[in-house]
Amino acid sequence: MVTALEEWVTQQAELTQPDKIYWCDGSDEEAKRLIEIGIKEETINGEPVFRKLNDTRWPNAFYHRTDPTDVARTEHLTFICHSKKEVAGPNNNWMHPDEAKAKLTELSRGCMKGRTMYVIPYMMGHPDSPYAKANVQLTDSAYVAINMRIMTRMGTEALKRIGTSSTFFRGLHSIGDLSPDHRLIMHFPEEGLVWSIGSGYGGNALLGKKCFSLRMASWEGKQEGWLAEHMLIMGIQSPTGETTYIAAALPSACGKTNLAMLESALPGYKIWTIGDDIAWLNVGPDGRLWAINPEAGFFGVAPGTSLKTNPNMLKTLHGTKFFPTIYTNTAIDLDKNEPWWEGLDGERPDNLLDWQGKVFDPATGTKAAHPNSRFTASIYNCPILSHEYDNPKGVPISAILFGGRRAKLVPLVMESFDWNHGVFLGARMGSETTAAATGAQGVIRRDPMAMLPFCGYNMGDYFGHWFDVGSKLTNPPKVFSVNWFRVDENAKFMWPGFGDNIRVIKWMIDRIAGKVGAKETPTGLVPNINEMHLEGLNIDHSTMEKLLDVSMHEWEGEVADIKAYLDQFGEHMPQAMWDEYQKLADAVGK
Ligand code: SAT
Ligand code: MN
Repeated sequence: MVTALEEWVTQQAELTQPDKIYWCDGSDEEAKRLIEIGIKEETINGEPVFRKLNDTRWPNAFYHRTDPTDVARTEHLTFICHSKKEVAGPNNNWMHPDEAKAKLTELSRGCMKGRTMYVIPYMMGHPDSPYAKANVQLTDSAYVAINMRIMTRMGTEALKRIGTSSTFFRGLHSIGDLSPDHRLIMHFPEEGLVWSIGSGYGGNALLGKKCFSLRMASWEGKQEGWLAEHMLIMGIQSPTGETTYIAAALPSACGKTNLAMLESALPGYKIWTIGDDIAWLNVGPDGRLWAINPEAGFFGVAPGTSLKTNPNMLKTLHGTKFFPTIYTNTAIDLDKNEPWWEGLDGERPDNLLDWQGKVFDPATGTKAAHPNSRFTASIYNCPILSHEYDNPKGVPISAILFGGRRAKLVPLVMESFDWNHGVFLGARMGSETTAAATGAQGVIRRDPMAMLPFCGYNMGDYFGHWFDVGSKLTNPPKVFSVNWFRVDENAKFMWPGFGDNIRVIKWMIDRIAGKVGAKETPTGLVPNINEMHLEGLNIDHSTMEKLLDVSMHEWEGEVADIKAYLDQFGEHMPQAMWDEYQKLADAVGK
């Protein structure tokens, strides 16, 4: 009997016309073979797909360079193709599914000629988890296949879960001709399909990640009563041995991966990593919120990763257990044949190839590694991987953190009054641009729950879903906002950050355990300074006061900006959000 999966693969092969079809089993031998194929057979822009790096210090390391026009997600070419435009909402690009299919079909006809189609069955989540999903991606890139093997649980287990069913999620990917004019990343929520052509990079091509586990899954979660979120998951073990689990959403460039792998500055506190990017949150039978990380690897930004900023990531990259680790668009130290990037420990090597394969000349003032260059590494190489990572039930979440980069206004840490107020804190999340980056200092880019590019449906309805999920939780997590980036009169950061962030987390854990009080402000609850553990930190009382200050007269502009942001969702915005907004507006006398 021909299964629904086999039939679908045949149909896609008729359209894309690959020379060969290869079904991936996810084994180690296969991974080695795929790397070999990438070294010896497949090419991209006339170069081999993979270059073997010296693996004395960087075990199992392989290098890949993408097309220079294809180095990041392309949000303007990313669409939600639901038959009703309103479902996509003002936060998404939209195209009618019929029009989108017509365009994609045209671009895809014969696009795999001369290439191999890899059939990749994969699980997001542990195969035994009730919260896991079984998917299939087709791709014509060995690079994508090997990345999917690192980032997901790929192979036979997923195939077993799918069996003869026709309800698996489908992803069709081809690098096409790599021309930006022929590039589209399209989501069809009504048929569980993602169709992507023209890019071989990251979130455009590894369809299990942002496309499926956030955009498609957020929509799926809305129907089924759960949340797919852009959040890290970590456990914090206290000196007395108990572990508290938290999930945190931070926009890019706010240190999400570093927080997930924090090296505690407080003796006796130990961090266990569960995930650094995506959390699926379900209401458990006990009325608590339970989290799994659907992924199985890290697709992390290389520049800035060092022993100072993230020692555990360096150990992960130097780990040996899981084959292989991929470096994409970093520089190469030619003398050692090792990966290199700006911010890595030690001196810059003399002899570098830059991310475009050219001899690097520092006099030009350019970067050797692309700022969005990445490593792909298995989570099983992480030295502080939580023992609960593979628990099919996930972990119970005691706190949700919403972070942002705010020079002023927003205190170092603040607890919400309740769940609904917490949803409001998440919805008004934003980060300030810096003068160096944009020329316009202090412009706030709102990025609710850090989900703006990833919410697969109307964000007004998404907020409504957050309120609904809260109403089902009899024992909801506490919700906090954090801001590591507040500055003083001289524009200097007041909080040391990194390993000392554990001091803020400790306060949260003490709040959860009912061990410490809090000071009520109109925007939320802030710590009493004497109840924070600040020993060993060179910070004076007045700086702490400034870090935790809430001065309502400064909030007028903020309140107006929040209103303008929320207004765009029109009648999709739930009343509960306006109720929360009004409490804040009243506090500033608006
Ligand atoms: O390219 S990815 O979407 O996988 C990573 C990112 O941009 O956050
Ligand atoms: Mn991310």
